[in-house]
Formats: sequence, structure tokens, C-alpha cells
Amino acid sequence: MTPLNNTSLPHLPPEIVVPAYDRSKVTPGIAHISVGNFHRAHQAVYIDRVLARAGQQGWGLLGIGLMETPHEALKAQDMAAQDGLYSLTECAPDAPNVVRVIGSITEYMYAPADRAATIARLADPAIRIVSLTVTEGGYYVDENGVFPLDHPVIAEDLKRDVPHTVFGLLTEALRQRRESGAGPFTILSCDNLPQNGHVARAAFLGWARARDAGLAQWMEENVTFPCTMVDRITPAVHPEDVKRLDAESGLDDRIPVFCEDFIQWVIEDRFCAGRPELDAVGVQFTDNVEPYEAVKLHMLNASHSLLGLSGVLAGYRVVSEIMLDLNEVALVEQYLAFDAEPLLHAPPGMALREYGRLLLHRFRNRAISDQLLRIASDSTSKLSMFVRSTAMGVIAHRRPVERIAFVVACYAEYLRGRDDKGTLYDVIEPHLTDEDRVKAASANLEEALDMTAFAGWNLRESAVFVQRYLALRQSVRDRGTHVTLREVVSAGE
Ligand code: CS2
Repeated sequence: MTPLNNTSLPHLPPEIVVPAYDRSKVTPGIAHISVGNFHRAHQAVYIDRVLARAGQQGWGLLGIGLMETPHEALKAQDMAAQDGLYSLTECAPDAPNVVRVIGSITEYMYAPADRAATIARLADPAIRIVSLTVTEGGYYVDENGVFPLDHPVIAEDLKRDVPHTVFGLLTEALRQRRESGAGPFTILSCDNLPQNGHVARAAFLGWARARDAGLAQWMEENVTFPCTMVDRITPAVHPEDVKRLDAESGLDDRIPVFCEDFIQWVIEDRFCAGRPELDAVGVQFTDNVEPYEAVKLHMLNASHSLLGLSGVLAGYRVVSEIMLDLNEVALVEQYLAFDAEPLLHAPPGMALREYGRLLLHRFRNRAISDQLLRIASDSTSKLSMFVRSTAMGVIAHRRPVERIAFVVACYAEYLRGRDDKGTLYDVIEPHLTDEDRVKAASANLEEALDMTAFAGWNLRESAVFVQRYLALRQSVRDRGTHVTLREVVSAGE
């Protein structure tokens, strides 16, 4: 097997697509915080395309690992061993896989190893954009748009001279830039949350105000926070996937990624310190991302949550497999047509029905074995972003609450960590509190409606909803998810 690094790059077999530019001429202009699989399959790909254009070599990526975990420490070592190179296998449903080596991450830092050095690196005037994939729950902004200074993670970090959180890291870098005259950078959220730019703004300004009012004011006037819509289904990579991908590519790549062939990125064109020519490589720019983002979150991600939570309970583990279950498909189709679509406004040139059909086609892609447990993970944060506004709209318009009540019931039951067949699975819920666990386990099933996931949904105010939720949750417990799902779907026909 061929190792992957700058030395081997010119000698890779011709069927592997390699960067179409000289990496030695590339310097970072964008720092990206939290270089997960999704970033490597999405933003890093667009940057890889842009770097092949004349005059764009100052827009390479500086990857920054933020979390102090063995996994992140190892990733930093692997990135160093491979000179930032990795392979991305793009899987179309009906064509051979394409393996690309992505070269856009030309520098990588593991922040916990030296946070002051990371801040100093971010203060370099050459860095003009800092993009983020810190997960849906990673912004801490509550349902009222407030950044909670009393949250233990935030309160503790505010006391540190050299902070650990992304808010502290970037704010301290901006302080140095303000002092040195380097000027601001754009903060670009690439996470799946409604109005992600506004949420990022609330979080960073909330933090900065608590630290230094003058700096906060400067940030308010100088830093921009464009909203973005990002889309590409990127499964988790388990050790067996590494083996499979490497066997297919012939590369000895420690950090391969795989994804679907579809890709989309829509961005508001508000960059305070310039941007690469992303419009020339397939990125859509617009004055208002909101309709794109609403459609994507409330159709794609919400469908995923429905499938993830009900599917894991029913004993499924893979998306393409669950798409063979006609009741699961009907659940998604009904949710899209009756619950989500009536509340959405299609962006120019987009038909919601067509978009919905394309989603189902993407979910059926058997070449990517996307994991339902990946999708179900952190539903505590995701349900607010993906399902809340639809749920509230359905209840407010007095439309049938069937599917909403079912997904709420499934979430509460999914937290038990055991499917209908008795098989145990890992519940990965970093934002679930101890109080949430007590409420989820309570014999009084209504208490689950007060969990963090449902903050601000006002579910208890609808007697119709509460009654249906109680019945469906009891049914999942007594008769299983399959039988209950069949009932939900026939009620919607
Ligand atoms: C998924 C997303 O994590 C989830 O819940 O819905 O990761 C989804 O695959 C991406 O947003 C697709 O763009």
C-alpha cells in the first residue's frame, strides 16, 4: 500500500484524483475550527477546487483541533504524518466511486497542545476567515437567542487567562488583531442550525461583552458573521471503514473520509476581510440564506432525525436499509408533505416536492452506508434545530400532530439505549443533563416533555399533542416501534 504524503503524491496511480495545484505555493488564509469528517468532505473540497485557480493560493486552510481528547490528539499526529493530505471517496448511487486526495489543509494545529500559540497564529493578518463546524449544540445559545454566561463550561472558561473554548480563542485572537492593526476576520459558521450566522454572532459577542466591552464593541462594528447552508451526507468513519477504504484506494491512509456525490453550499456574501473565488467553483452566494437553510434543515435533517430515532429503536442501523421499509418511507413522505412543506417558502428556482424526492433518492444511496446512530446522536441539540419550528407550526395550525408526537415519543424511548429486539446501543448525547435523564426515565411519561431537547416548544400547552404523545410512547413500549409506526402512517393516509 502506498503511504500518503507530499513525497508520494506525484506518484499515485492515475485513477486517484490529486490536487491540481502546487501545494508548496499555498499559504493559509482560512482557519477552520474542528476538522471533522464533514468539513473534510465539504468545505475543504470547495477550497481544494479554488486553489487550482490562478491567484487563489493565499486561501489554503489552517485546520485547528479544539477538543482535548485522545481522538483529536491522534488526528493531529495523523495529519502531520500525511502532510495534511487525506483521501475522500465520493460514492454515487449508480456509478463507480471516485477517490480524491484533498490538499487544501496545508497546516494543522492541535490547540490544547499550545493555546497561546494557536491564538497568536489566528492573529496573523494572513488569516482572513475563521470557519467553524463545532456542532449544533456547540454554540450554547438558548431558544431565546441568549448566550448563557452561567453555563458551567462558559462560566469556567471566562475565568481563564488563556481560554479553552472557541469563543475565548477567537476573541483573544481578535483582541491581538485589534491591537496590532491586523483588522478583523470573518467568522463563518458551517453548522446545521437556523440562522447560524446570527447564532454565532450572539455567542461570540455574548462572550466578548463579558470579557471586555470595548473589544465587543469593536467586534460588533468590524467582524461579520455570514449565514450559510451546508449539505453533504458524510458518514462516520469507523476502523473497519478505514480498512475498506484503504483496500479500495490502495493507499495507506490513516484518516480517509467517504461521502455521497451530492454537495451544496450557499453563503451570504458578507466577508469583512475578503474571500476566495468560491462562486467560480460551485458555491451559491445570496443576500439571504434563510429560505435555503430552512428547507435543508426542516426537510433533510428533520427526515434524518425521524429515521434515526424511530429506526434505531426498530432495530435498523443503516439509512439505505431503512429505506426498504415502506412504513419508514411513508413516515418521511407524510412528514415532508403535511408537516414541513406547508410552513416553508421555496427559495428561487427550487420546487419543494422535487427537493423532497431528491432527498429520498439520496437516502437510498447504498454506496454510502450512513449510520442511523450517527444521525440519532446529539438529538438533544438537533431536534431544536431541525424539528422545533415545524412542531410548533403544526400545533399552532391545529393540524394532525401524529408524526410530531411520534418523533418526540421515539426520542424519549431512544434514550434508554436498547432497541425493540433488546440489542443495546451507545446513546451519544453530550448535551443531555442529569435532570433530563431523570425525566426520560420517569414513570410519569409527561415529564419527558420538559427535557432540554424540548425547551421553548410549549408542548404541554396542547392537550391534543400531549394525549397523542402519551398514547404513542406507551404503544412503543408495549407493542414496539414497528407496530406503532404502522399506526402513525395509516392515520396519515
Ligand atoms: C445529519 C446531518 O447529523 C445529522 O443529524 O442529518 O449530519 C446530515 O447528514 C448533513 O447535514 C447532510 O448535509
